Amino acid sequence: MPLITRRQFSSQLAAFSLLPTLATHAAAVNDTASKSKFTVQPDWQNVLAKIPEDLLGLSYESAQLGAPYFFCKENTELIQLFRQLSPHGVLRLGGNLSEYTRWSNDPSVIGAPSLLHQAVGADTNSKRKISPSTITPLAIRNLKAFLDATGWRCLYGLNLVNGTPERTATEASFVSATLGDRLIAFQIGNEPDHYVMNGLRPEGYGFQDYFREWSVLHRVVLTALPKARFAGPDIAEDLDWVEAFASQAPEGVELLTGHHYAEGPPTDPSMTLRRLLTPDHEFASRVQRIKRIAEQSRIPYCMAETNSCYSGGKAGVSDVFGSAFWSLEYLLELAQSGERGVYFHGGATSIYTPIAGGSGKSFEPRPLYGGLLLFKELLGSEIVSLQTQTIDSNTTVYAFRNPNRILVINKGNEPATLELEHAMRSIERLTLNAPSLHSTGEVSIGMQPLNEARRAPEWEAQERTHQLIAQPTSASLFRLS
Ligand code: BDP
Repeated sequence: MPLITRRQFSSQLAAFSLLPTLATHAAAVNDTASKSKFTVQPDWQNVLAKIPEDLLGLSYESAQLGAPYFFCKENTELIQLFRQLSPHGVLRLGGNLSEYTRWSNDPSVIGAPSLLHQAVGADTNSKRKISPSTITPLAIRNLKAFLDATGWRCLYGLNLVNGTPERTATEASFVSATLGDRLIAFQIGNEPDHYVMNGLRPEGYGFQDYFREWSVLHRVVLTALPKARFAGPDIAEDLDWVEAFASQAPEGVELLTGHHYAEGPPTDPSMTLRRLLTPDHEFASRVQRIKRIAEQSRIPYCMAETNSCYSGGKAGVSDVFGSAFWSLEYLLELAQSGERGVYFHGGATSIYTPIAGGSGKSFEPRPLYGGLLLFKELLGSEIVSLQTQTIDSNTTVYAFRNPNRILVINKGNEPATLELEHAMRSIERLTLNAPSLHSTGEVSIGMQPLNEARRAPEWEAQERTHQLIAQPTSASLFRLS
């Protein structure tokens, strides 16, 4: 479908810039002698960015609310996994299926689920006919109890494609009154820059057409809720739309939003783990453009929906341990450029989902969740500059202060040993690792298996006080004092 064609085009461009293969990288990593000579020199005074406390979030299809007992206070396993990931996380509800939701005040509609915690996965962009999901007051009350239990807040997506002003106003009013402070903002519409490609609007529909439709729904929400806050335009890829939205955004638009999928489609054989772990220069320049738009408009940008490979993910890429490394480097790249939030899309058994389960099955963290869990340790800290960040093609280093820490991501098969300029009184290490980049299980953090990691991860004290030793295939966070 056209959506795929366009994204394929941009991914093929990026493929030209592929760096050496992981096999070549592994050869570089074997050279531990040269690596041990490497001295890490953070410039503790040179702060590049502060990582927002609430940077981390998860994104689900709005259709998940059609099963009102998923986000509810009884779903204790899921609550535990959310809480563990962040004390101040963001749950974004939107996605393609948000355009197929329908608000109903009818108390007889309760959307009784047939299975316990019935789960809805990410939309996979197939051309099937989508039946609308009904969102009821019960689902919103349960959502509020879920948010209270997790400590998270919510970015709530309203239906633009099939939304009527009347339904939008009543839905927004109920959501706002029920969620209270747990509601960050409303979004109206999902990926409007792909409406034409997805057959949702006629050929020729452009930003101004969308903005006219957006303004109608924005006005009805504002009439009902004069203090309502908004985020948008939640684009798939066209940054011109973000720029146009930023320049015309009325007061009350507090966040600019967009999406990013590192790869796709999954059927394309060139979409590999190796490619996912290779620096994407085209994306880096998009991030710079986003930064400029946010600075000029003074409206922060948020990656409201993201993951490794669109159409629900790719097996062997999105569901393996390597995806955790991708998430760490990606989060750090976005945090360094001042992005306000990064919300990983998923749900049910989607290949890329950070948390799988529901529909009668227990919830379990996937390897990607491990990357996010390690990143949680960095929330609220400041990224400082380093003389060299890339040690070789397998090893990258980042430094943080408050408290002082160093993160070493070692994708190779040999330990990486780095020297500190000065000996430290003590060095503690928190390790995220797995047997290989391709592992789908056996991920552990702080010496606990990821799927049993229900208590705070353990930091290990290291004996040698001037060396940082990062195990093979691991991300190690060192706390220095
Ligand atoms: C985005 C949609 C989301 C899909 C995702 C995907 O907003 O609903 O699940 O892509 O393709 O375009 O994985």
